[in-house]
Amino acid sequence: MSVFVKPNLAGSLIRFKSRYENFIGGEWIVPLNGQYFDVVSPVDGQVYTQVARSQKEDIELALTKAHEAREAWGSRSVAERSNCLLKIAARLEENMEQLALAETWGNGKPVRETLAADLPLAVDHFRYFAGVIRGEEGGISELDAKTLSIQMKEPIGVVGQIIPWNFPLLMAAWKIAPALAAGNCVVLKPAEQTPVTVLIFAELISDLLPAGVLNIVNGFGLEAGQPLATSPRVGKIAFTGETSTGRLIMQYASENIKPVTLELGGKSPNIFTESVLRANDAFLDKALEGFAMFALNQGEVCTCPSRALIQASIYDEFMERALERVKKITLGDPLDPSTMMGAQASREQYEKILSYLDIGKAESAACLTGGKPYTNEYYPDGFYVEPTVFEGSNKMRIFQEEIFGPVVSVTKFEDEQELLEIANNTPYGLGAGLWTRDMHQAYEVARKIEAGRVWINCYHLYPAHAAFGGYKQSGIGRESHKMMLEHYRQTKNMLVSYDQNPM
Ligand code: TXE
Repeated sequence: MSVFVKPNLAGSLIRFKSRYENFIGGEWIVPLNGQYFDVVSPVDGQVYTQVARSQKEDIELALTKAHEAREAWGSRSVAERSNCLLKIAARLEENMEQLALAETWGNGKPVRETLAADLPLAVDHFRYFAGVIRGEEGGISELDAKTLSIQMKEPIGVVGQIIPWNFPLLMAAWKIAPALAAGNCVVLKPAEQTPVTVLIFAELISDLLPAGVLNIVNGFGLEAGQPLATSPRVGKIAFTGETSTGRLIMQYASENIKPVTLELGGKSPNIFTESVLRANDAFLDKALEGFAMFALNQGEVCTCPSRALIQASIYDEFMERALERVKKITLGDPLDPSTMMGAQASREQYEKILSYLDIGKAESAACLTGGKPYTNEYYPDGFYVEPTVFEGSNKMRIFQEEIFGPVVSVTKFEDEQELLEIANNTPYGLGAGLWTRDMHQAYEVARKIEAGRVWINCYHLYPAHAAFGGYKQSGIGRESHKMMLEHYRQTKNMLVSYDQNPM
């Protein structure tokens, strides 16, 4: 059985295999219990392939292969590792269109985004870490005339990585690139909803890395994820996903005293101050664009600006324009490059979002636009939701809980004090947006917002060289930026005495 996707940009077709095994030790390995699970495309709601349903023994096999490769990879020169990453980036770039289409089919996001954002950002991540490690230097300090302290960075060895379904390839790149750059071998478990593009990626680059350096093992959270996170043979665990799962990952890792990095949920405020509406100019257009960003990636972004805070003095006029802007968001065939919003990633997520639309209405939030599923004429069985704007108060569940859909909850604030009270009144602290022409206000307010990333007069930019991560219950550690390497290494200190006299 082969499944053919609808026409792609080049007029050619992508072909998925009918089944995907695990990528372990440089080979495609059948799951040891012989089981597979169905993978559904959210675009049309149909099963399009099957993927290995792994258990603890598959994880153990992958860990064995990773440990076997550890010495060879960890001892490669920095230049060699850097060159490998550059080749991976080039290979991704050569296959950008195929991967972008496959990502769209697997996740539901529109191809205009996979081509313009997911793939180029993934490519850049490999290039960035290839470059960063070439520029690094160690440290030596003289403790006294005859004693030197030498600091060296060593790879952790074998690391476990568990990723979610909202940016399957990009999350894989965010995790794999720094881990390999630092000299580690990897066992990665993709999300069960979107496993395929990571496997296509592994196939594309399989000749570029020594066998066992990168292993992809598929399956469900409790069956494959938990054995990975609890294994004493994993030196570190990196996780992106729901906050409640992050708590479990910390518990698992604590059994063996292993370090964790966690990138978890959010309820990010997007704040529009009075000065935004001073004139009908390009800045206002940019701010309106920023408001509409809640629908980017169908709202399935950990930093989704899912709460909009508008200064009361501009509320009516700003919202009138903001709603006009939201109504211009087009849904349609995700494979059509003009479509702006695609399908939610899974039936489960689609139903969760619909339940929150009901919750918002039951809480008496005013639904200003959207508020219902979207019937896609091309794919009536796909998982589509209209971009939705609710108006209400920050106490409501739609303001407090992560919906992870194209839904923004809007409220007003009078002054900076109220702005900060509302913005920080959430257990999360991942992202925030602040729109103002007053740069003193920008600095002072941004310093008081409890979030790891504050976008000022922009939103949803993710350059590889800017640190990204959460305050409060949004996570531990940072992704992107060279500081990420520290999460994948340990420090060896050599204290050397050149003193020939007795101590
Ligand atoms: O996440 P999970 P789910 C949020 C979003 C969404 C909700 C649920 O609100 O509606 O989480 O999504 C693996 N041990 N985010 O259920 O469970 C799992 O197989 C080890 C926010 O998909 O956290 C997958 O690979 N692994 C988020 C990964 O964890 C386990 C992105 C994420 O799944 C496991 C995604 C376990 N016990 C969802 N249980 C963000 N902040 O980016 C699950 N997994």
